[in-house]
Amino acid sequence: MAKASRRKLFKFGAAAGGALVAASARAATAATAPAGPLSDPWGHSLGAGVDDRPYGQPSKYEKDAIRRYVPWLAQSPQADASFTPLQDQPGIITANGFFFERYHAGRVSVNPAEWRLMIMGLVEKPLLLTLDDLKRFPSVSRTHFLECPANGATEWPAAQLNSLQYTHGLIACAEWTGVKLSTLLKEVGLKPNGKWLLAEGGDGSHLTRSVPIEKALDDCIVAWGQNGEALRPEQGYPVRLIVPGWQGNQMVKWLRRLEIGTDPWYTHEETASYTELLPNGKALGFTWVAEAKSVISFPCPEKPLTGGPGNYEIRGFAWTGRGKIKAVDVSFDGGVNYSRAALQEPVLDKCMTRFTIPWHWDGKPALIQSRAVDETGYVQPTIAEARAIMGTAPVYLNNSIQTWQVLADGSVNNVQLG
Ligand SMILES: Nc1nc2c(c(=O)[nH]1)N[C@H]1C(S)=C(S)[C@@H](COP(=O)(O)O)O[C@H]1N2
Ligand SMILES: [Mo]
Repeated sequence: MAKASRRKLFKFGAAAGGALVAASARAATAATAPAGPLSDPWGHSLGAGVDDRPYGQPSKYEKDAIRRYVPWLAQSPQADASFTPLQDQPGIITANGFFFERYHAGRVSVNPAEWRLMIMGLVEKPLLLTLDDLKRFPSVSRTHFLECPANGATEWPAAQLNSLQYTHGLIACAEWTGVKLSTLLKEVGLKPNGKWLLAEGGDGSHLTRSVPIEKALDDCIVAWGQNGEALRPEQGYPVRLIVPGWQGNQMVKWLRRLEIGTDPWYTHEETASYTELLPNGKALGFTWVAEAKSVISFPCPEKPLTGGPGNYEIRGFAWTGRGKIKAVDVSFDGGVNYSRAALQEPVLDKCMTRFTIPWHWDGKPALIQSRAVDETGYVQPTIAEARAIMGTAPVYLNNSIQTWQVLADGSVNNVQLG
C-alpha cells in the first residue's frame, strides 16, 4: 500500500463513519417488544431441491458479508488487496470466499495438468514434480493464520478507516493440507552448505521469497488443500507455500520453484517489506514473525450494539506467529482496567484464537480494547508504545491495540488514544 493515499483514506473513513452512525441510530429506535409469531412462509411450502446448486452458496440474506477493496488504494486491481470481512466471521476459520486477496500481478488460472514444481540448487537429487507426484507424499493438515504485514498500515498516523474490515482485514485463517517441506527436502537430499530456500511463484510477478533452512525444515507446508476443498485460485491454486506464523508475503502462491542456496536472495521488494526505519535512524532488519495481535470483532463499526443497554457478549480474535495465545485481556475504559477474557477452544499454534467476555452495557459511552499475550510472555503494545518502537512513518507491522469507541446510541467508532 502506498503512503501517498493517506489523505484520501481519511476522507473515506469520515464518510463511512457517518453512514454507520445513522444506520445504528435507526436500529436502536426500532427495537420494540415482539408482537407475536412471525410469518413463516418457509414452513408451509416446498423448498428447493438438490438439483439447483451443484456448488453451495451462502443465504441471499448474507449478501453484505463479502470481501471489499478500496478502489483508489492501488493503481490497478491486479496489484491490490481485498479485505476479509472479519465482522462476519463467526469462528477461527475464514470461509474461502471471505479470504483476503493480495496480488502483485493478478489472479492467474493455472492448469493443474500443466503445473510442475521444480526443487533444485544445493540438493543431491533435483526433482520435477507433477501435482499427482506431490500428492503421493505423506501429508498433514494444519490450521494457521496468514497476515499481510501491511495489515493496519492506514492506522499508523491516525485512526483513519471506520471499519474493522479495513483496519484488520488483511488476515485470514484456514486449515491447510499438503506435504511438509521437510519431507520434500529429505527426498531431494540437502547438501551441507544449503542454508537458505528460495520460493518462487508462477504468476507474472514471479514473487520470490527467501526462507532460512531451519524454518523450512521446521513447519512449512507445500499446500494444495484449503478448508475442505482444493486451494482457491485466489490463494494460489494448485499449490502454495505455507510458512506458519511468518508474514503473509512469505507464503508464495502458484508455487513453481524451490531452490536451495547458501545465502538469502533478498529482492528489493522483500527488503522493503521486512525492514522499517527506526527513530534512531537504523533499520529494524529482517522481521519475519507476525507478532501477537488481537481485535474485538463484536461490537465494531460494522456491527454496532443495536439492542440498547443490557447484556452482550464481546467477541474477538487473537493470534501470534510465536506459538499459542496465552491470554486476552479486555478493557471497557480505554485501557485503565482490564478483565481476562475466555479463550475458546481450540487454541492452536500460529492460529487465530477466539476470545469472549460478557459485558453488561449501561448505555453510556465506553472505550473497548483487547490486548493479547502470547506464550512467550509478549504483550501486545498500545499504539503509543508501537509508535515509540517503530518511529514516525512506518508502513508495516502495526500490531497495536485497537480502541473502539461505543457511543450512547450503540454505534461504534475507530479512535486512537494518546
Ligand atoms: N506468487 C505470489 N505469491 C504471493 C503474492 C503474489 O502476488 N504472488 N502475494 C503475497 C502477499 S504480499 C501476501 S500478503 C499473501 C496473500 O495471500 P492471499 O492472497 O492468499 O491472502 O500472498 C503472498 N504470496
Ligand atoms: Mo502482503
